[in-house]
Amino acid sequence: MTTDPATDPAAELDLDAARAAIAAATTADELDELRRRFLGKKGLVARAKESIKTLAPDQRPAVGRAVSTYSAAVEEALGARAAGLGPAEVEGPSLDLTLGGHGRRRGHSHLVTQCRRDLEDVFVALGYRVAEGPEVESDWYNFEALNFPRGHPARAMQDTLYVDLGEPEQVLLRTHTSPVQIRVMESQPPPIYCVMPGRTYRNETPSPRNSPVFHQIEGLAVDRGLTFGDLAGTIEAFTSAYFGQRVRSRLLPSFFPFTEPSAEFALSCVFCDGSGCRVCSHTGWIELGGCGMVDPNVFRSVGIDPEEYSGFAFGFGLERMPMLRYGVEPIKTFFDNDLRFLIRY
Ligand code: FA5
Repeated sequence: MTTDPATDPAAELDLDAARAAIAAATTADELDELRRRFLGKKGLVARAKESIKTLAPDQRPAVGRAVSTYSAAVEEALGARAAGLGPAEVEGPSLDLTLGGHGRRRGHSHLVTQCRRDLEDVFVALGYRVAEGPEVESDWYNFEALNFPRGHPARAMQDTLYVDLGEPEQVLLRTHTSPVQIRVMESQPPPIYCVMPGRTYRNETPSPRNSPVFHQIEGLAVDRGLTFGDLAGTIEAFTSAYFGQRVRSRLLPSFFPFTEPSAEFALSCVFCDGSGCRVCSHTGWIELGGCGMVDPNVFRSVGIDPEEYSGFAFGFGLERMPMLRYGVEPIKTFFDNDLRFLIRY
């Protein structure tokens, strides 16, 4: 290193002197003081770097390298001396580690899963059990056994996505959770009290309330002496358990091939209390799903005697429940995986 301070800003940087001073330090405070003197914001290295600017351009690289070499050597000497001091000597001001560090959010279930579990709890409390079925179904379970014969116009109500497997149009993505009714009735004799949640698929153009992939929850009760009144009471029970007592339900005549009579059930609008608003198209009611008494033909397809047993079934869109409870719209919000939505609910 050159030693002419008038022409060389690195001239002040005497490494031997620095090393000697560092080796002589006996406490952490002294080391801190030396670090400031050599490497601090206004220390020797900082000043030397500042004055490099005043040199002729062709001198700068060599002097810059000399300053960097000095700085690294001082840093190394400081580190080595700190390691050589005992723990008591390096002990600095104590840190209060009892204060919270960086907050970490805990994950939680998706809103659809929360709603499914809430409803399962309601039904389990009513004496139901929970069953599941496959999402890839056969034509038999999704349609035939549910009294939708081939060519039946009601098949067109559910735009079906077929899977390219086996005979044409025999394997499909289930369009509703009703095929699980058949699987449950095949697997156990009455009495049956079962709810069946799951994902369903339809070849539909997305809209604010409809999605090609969505969830349904199905209910099925088969026992001696069940009536339409039991169905209406059950719908009233789970809707008021989820939305509160203020919400009323109503049934309107409808058609499904697997229930007779059939009905569509709706809730009094949770936004206007049934007085009519934009959300409910000023009707005071919001449609939730379909229901009815199990058609005798369905009982026959699974070997249950319709003379001995009666039953009711219902099915509705799972997303509809939190959409109404929290005003979430459009339905695709549930599937976008936008963190703002996932964190909020
Ligand atoms: C059915 O799917 C029948 N399986 C329901 C049923 C079960 C009737 C048992 C009788 C006995 P539907 O196609 O109307 O019916 O659909 C029922 C509900 O699913 C609708 O009211 C709606 O809440 C929801 N749903 C239907 N299609 C979509 C979709 N594309 N996106 C979101 N939700 C939908």
